[in-house]
Amino acid sequence: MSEFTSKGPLSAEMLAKMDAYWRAANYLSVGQIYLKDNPLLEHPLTLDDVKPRLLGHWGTTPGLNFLYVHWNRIIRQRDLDMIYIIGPGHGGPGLVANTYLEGSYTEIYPHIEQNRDGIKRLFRQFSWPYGIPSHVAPETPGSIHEGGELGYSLVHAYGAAFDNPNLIVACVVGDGEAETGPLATSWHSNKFLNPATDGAVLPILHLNGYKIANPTILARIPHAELEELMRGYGYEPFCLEGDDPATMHQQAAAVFDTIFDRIAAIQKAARQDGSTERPAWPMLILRTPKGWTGPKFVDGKPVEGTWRAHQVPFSELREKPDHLRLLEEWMRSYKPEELFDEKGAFRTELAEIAPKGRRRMGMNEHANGGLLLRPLKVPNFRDFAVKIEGRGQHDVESTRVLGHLLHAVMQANMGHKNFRVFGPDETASNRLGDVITGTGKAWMAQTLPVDESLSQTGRVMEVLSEHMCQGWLEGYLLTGRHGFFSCYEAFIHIIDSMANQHAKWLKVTRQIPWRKPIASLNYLLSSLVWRQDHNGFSHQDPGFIDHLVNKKADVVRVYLPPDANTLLSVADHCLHTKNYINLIVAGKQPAPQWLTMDEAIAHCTTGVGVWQWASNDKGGPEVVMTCCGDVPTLETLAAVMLLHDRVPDLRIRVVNVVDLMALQPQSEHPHGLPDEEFDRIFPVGVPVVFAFHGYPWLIHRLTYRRHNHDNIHVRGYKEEGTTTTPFDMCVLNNIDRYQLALDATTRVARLASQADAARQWYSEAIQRHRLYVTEHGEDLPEIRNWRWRQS
Ligand SMILES: Cc1ncc(C[n+]2csc(CCOP(=O)(O)OP(=O)(O)O)c2C)c(N)n1
Ligand SMILES: [Mg+2]
Repeated sequence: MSEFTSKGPLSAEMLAKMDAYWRAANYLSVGQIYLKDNPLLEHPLTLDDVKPRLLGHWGTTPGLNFLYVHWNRIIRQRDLDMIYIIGPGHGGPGLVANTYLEGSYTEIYPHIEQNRDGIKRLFRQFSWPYGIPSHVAPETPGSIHEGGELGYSLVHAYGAAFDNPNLIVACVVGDGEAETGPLATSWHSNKFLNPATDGAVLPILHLNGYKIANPTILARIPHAELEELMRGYGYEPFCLEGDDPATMHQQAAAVFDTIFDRIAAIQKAARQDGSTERPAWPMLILRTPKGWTGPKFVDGKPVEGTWRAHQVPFSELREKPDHLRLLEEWMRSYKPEELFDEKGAFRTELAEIAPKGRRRMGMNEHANGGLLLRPLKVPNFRDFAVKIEGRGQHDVESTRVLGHLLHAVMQANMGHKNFRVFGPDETASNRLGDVITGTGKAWMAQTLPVDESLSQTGRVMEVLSEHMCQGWLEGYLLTGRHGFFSCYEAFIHIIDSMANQHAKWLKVTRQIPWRKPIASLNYLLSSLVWRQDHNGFSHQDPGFIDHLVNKKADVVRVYLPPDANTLLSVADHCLHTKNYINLIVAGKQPAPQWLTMDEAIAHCTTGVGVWQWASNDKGGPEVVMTCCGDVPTLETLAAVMLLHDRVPDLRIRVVNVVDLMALQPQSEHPHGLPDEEFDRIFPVGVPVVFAFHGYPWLIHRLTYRRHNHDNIHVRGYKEEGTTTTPFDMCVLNNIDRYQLALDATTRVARLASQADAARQWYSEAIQRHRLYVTEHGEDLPEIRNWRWRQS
């Protein structure tokens, strides 16, 4: 063992064991990618032992395995509470291998035994139909981050560390991943992490030099420039570079000793010595060859240390006999006979260097956040109710009322420190400012006298990056806490893709019994399309609803409360739920209030309801005026009043939809109204004039299978907008009261003789409106001052 003489903190014995442990993880990783049989290479490899489809990623894996064995050492040495986050999640085989070697895997999946059969199953299941995915997926013990879509590792890590003072999150950032927008901004999370009250994040930039087919930017700038970049982000960079295993083990042990001393010193300074400085947290730049220890050349071309190592380094085993030999040599180079005993169990003297029990990263409870989830204390939302003195007679900013509730929630959970509110600089703008009172906004950077409410212990998280808000919140939720994200409606699209990934995670975890449910991800979208008349077209886009509706029905919920009391009721419900993505769409502008608290609760419980007080449908409706969203509700009620005046004998039913999913058939969504109930509200053959907050086609999608679908006529946002008056926005998109009233008149067969007159009346009204807004720059007094008249 002459190569194991390098100097460093590791004893010769420990060095040998750690190297063997690493070799075992590498062996198991290669085995997962290539083999379905002969797991211990007990006879010469044949084509029958090899999987027919070779799927997986080798390149990143040996570096991850190297880190894992060193993290294990440091966890044991300091009894650390530590979880891993793997940015290059395609290194799944490595994390499966390591959680198997430490025993977590077998504990969670007993059929993957610690013997020959177990290893064979471990190999076979990987990237195999109905087996396990190739990434660090929800199935992988200890994972809260699948890493399939690159870019979110560091925000997830910080989200996990907030309010977890004893937790350390080791986070590998791929050097390719580091090129993504979300990751590039994530470094700034250190301006929000309080060393006294939060845990620590250790970013490790895995500089293996390559992505799939190209070098990475950060690997091809001068090292000094890279270090300066990290310093500029506020970190203290440490570097580790090389490819000689023994030297690298010693140096890694040394650098981790220093780094964890630094973390301890930072935490001591903040926690015991009262320092309030923003520390320069350590981070590691690890430069190792991509595909380290793998084949150096294949078919005469260099593989180790190049982008060619990214996936399966060679795959023509059936066509090229030397590939089979190459695989066998490669796997034997790890000396499996030294690693596993004759039964295939990992040798005890190696297994013993892993942490024990809950200290194993595969068994850390923070990575199965539902285990740690305490119910959120939500004060009685009825206490915040808006008093209805005459329906629609007074205007209230609905989200401001929600802000009162969120403030109370924040205060009620202050003791447990398990609730945070996130937003891209818009909490106050969305009228939720109340929640900031008493906690403040998290901020570890410089403050000036002009600043308001910035606090090192703030629990409102504001940063102008929707990616960071979303990622922090996900990390926070996945580790067993609660949160709320408010955002401008149009710009929530920035995180469409992150919402996809979270929805996928939730869907899969629902099928994994050992993953306990986590708190739902709650969105409030405000600053809505219909009231962005001052900001204009760029700020007008209600399409996030459509985006979410594509997701699995058992994961998403979409609510459009028409007023403050329904908003309170919906929010209370959402804050209590688990494993969902709840989308609440509610306006912040002063708007009429319709329902008493009791009515609001009843309405939200059914999700779709006839507003009897606004209807005159005795004997059955001739038209059903339906609305979903606050502005459509206002326009619909105004249209109903116009109709009462113009066609007094028309039997109108007013229906409001607060739970969008109720429109779907029950077979599609658990909230779907039963067909009989839907038919009772929307009788077959009766025209439905439907005013919808978002893009109209969505209502058709949702109601496609309903019996009365042919008679549902939807008005919604059709991508017309500009800087104009609020009512003109409605006119531009034909969702205004005049249009809705005209629709009702022309859709009711009995009124056919009045259709021409109605069209004429409509044109005149719109003409008058256009002339007035062009001349005066605001809406007509009868529009601005409109009030519901109870008949
Ligand atoms: C957002 C996103 N874009 C593209 C991909 C496709 N992809 C998978 S791996 C990879 C290269 C990753 O390189 P790096 O982060 O350096 O990881 P490593 O070298 O450790 O494999 C790419 C582009 C992806 N998974 N996610
Ligand atoms: Mg790379």
